[in-house]
Amino acid sequence: MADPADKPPRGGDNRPALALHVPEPKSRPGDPVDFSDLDIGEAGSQPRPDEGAHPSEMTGLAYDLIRVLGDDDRAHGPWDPKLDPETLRTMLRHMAMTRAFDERMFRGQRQGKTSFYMKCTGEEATSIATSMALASDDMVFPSYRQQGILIARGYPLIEMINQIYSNKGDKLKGRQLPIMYSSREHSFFSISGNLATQTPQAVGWAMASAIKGDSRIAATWVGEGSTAEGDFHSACTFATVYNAPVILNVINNQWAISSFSGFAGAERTTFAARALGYGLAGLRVDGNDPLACYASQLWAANRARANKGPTLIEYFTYRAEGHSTSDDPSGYRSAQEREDWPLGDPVKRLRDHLIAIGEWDEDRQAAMDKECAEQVKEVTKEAEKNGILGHGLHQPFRTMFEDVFEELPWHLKEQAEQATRERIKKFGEKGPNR
Ligand SMILES: Cc1ncc(C[n+]2csc(CCOP(=O)(O)OP(=O)(O)O)c2C)c(N)n1
Ligand SMILES: [Mg+2]
Repeated sequence: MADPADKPPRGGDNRPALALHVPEPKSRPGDPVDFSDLDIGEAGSQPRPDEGAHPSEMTGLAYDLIRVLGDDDRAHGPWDPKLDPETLRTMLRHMAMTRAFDERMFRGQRQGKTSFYMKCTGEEATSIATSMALASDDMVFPSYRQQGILIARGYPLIEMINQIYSNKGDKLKGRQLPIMYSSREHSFFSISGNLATQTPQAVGWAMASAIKGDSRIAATWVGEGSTAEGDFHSACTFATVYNAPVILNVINNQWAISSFSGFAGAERTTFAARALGYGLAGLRVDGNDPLACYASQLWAANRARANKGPTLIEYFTYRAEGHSTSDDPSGYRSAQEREDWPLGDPVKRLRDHLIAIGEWDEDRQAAMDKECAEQVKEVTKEAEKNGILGHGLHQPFRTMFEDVFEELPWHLKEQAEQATRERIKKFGEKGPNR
């Protein structure tokens, strides 16, 4: 038996006091910003392993930053996806359209046409370039900031706006928060407000695809803050155990509403390095470099399709705007951050690349931006005919009781009747929303 005298002394004796570490962002409103500690390697200098490589052979890429577009606006190195100019222009157009759409919807919220909207400014490449590297029937499980996927997949803008306005054209019948789209036809899984739930769902879908001997893979997008949820870690475990054909995209925009990424573990390691402990392939990518976004997603898609295993990819980017229309970032972070952010703007970087290779010019860009803004404006007007917030032109009130049970149980029937009676009393026989 151990001698009790060997035990460390009890508290209050001469043991050192413990100290809890509470992460604190490096700058707050009004402070100068310093991004100099970021290790941003030269574009083209990161190795591109074989798509079937064992995760242990590529640990360096979980800490590095895969980049293709250099300061000279040209593509460099082994990750250059060598896309033709037409594809690059399509990518640029999707990105410009997403930005125009965001601007219009944000304004619509300020005008009281919807209750809520979320922009993806500065993060367009992480949804558009990545989804362009997937097949159109690969199943995507996005978060709320990947509207670019729907735009890239050709989902009609009017359907998006109907959903945002929760009007009578809304296919989801006003049952989802604005921007929480869903489209089976576009292999776009319903967005959930419960963060990170999409990650195990994507892995489960990918496992089912493998069980059935299908050829489609799954991809999910999750914010860096949301990786602190248990769901994300279960997803990683299932993905590695069953070698699921799935891509786990972590969008590290450095903020989770007002919490900086340190609260999700960013002070200690990279999000891509999470992959290592699970035995997943891990890549860390410049999320503002559309070519690097495309190339890394294609690498992971080819790997998954060849049954070589899942990949976790961290896209390092910056949330240029507020979290949502309900947020004001000037209360918790320095405005200088956006100015000084060293990886630039993804739309501008792709535009400058196309100009540098002689496939684009400022005039064409201006014309395209104008066209996108006008198209969004027109479609918005069209959608407004179906109603906006508060105009009563939403789905009939009673539909909230439908589509859950094949046959409405008696107690819900009673509730529906009572609700209708009360609304008639309030609004009259010809009143709205019955
Ligand atoms: C399970 C859960 N916890 C908390 C929230 C509230 N919430 C909504 S968005 C958000 C921030 C998420 O940040 P991040 O994952 O980094 O994504 P980003 O908004 O930056 O794209 C939080 C905490 C939620 N919706 N669900
Ligand atoms: Mg975030």
